[in-house]
Amino acid sequence: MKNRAMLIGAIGAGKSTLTNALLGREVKAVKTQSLLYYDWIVDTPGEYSENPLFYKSIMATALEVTHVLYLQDATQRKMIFPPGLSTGINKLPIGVITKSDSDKADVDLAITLLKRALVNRGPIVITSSLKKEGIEEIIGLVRMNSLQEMKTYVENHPSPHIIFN
Ligand SMILES: Nc1nc2c(ncn2[C@@H]2O[C@H](COP(=O)(O)OP(=O)(O)OP(=O)(O)O)[C@@H](O)[C@H]2O)c(=O)[nH]1
Ligand SMILES: [Mg+2]
Repeated sequence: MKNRAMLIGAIGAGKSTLTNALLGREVKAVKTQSLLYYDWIVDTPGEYSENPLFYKSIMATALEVTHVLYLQDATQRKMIFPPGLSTGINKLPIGVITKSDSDKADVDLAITLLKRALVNRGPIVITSSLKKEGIEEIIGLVRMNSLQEMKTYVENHPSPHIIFN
């Protein structure tokens, strides 16, 4: 399978804006109403992550990808993913902190919250789609084919925007 990533996270977390940044699309994100398939990315509506009735759809869609990006908005103080969510989705996990550029961002809190969903497994990338930070790092990680390869990637590409658990 060609490597593909699915983005999940709360309503307004910045999934579509990040999708555009990853694809180099210079368009403004509008509210996502359904699953959107791009070249190597599947963008999901925030409702899928916030409403447990949609978990089935997330699980089914995950079968079509190699990586799942778990987004946590650095300007939000709450976490919508259940603890250990990534252990129930058998795909390579990448934690993503969004909006790190914002005045209201609390990146350390966002990392702490995200680690609960990821149970300390895999990389976390601190991003700003606005400033295009962490974008190349995500693209590089999605090219890797195992947790070990992602770890080696991080070791070989030192970046202030990645931490590896
Ligand atoms: N400051 C800042 N704002 C951002 C960034 N990324 C996204 N936003 C803002 O966050 C808001 C929501 O962005 P979207 O990309 O539409 O969020 P989403 O997760 O796709 O939302 P849904 O499709 O409703 O689930 C928009 O107003 C964006 O401009 C960022 O890196 N920095
Ligand atoms: Mg969206």
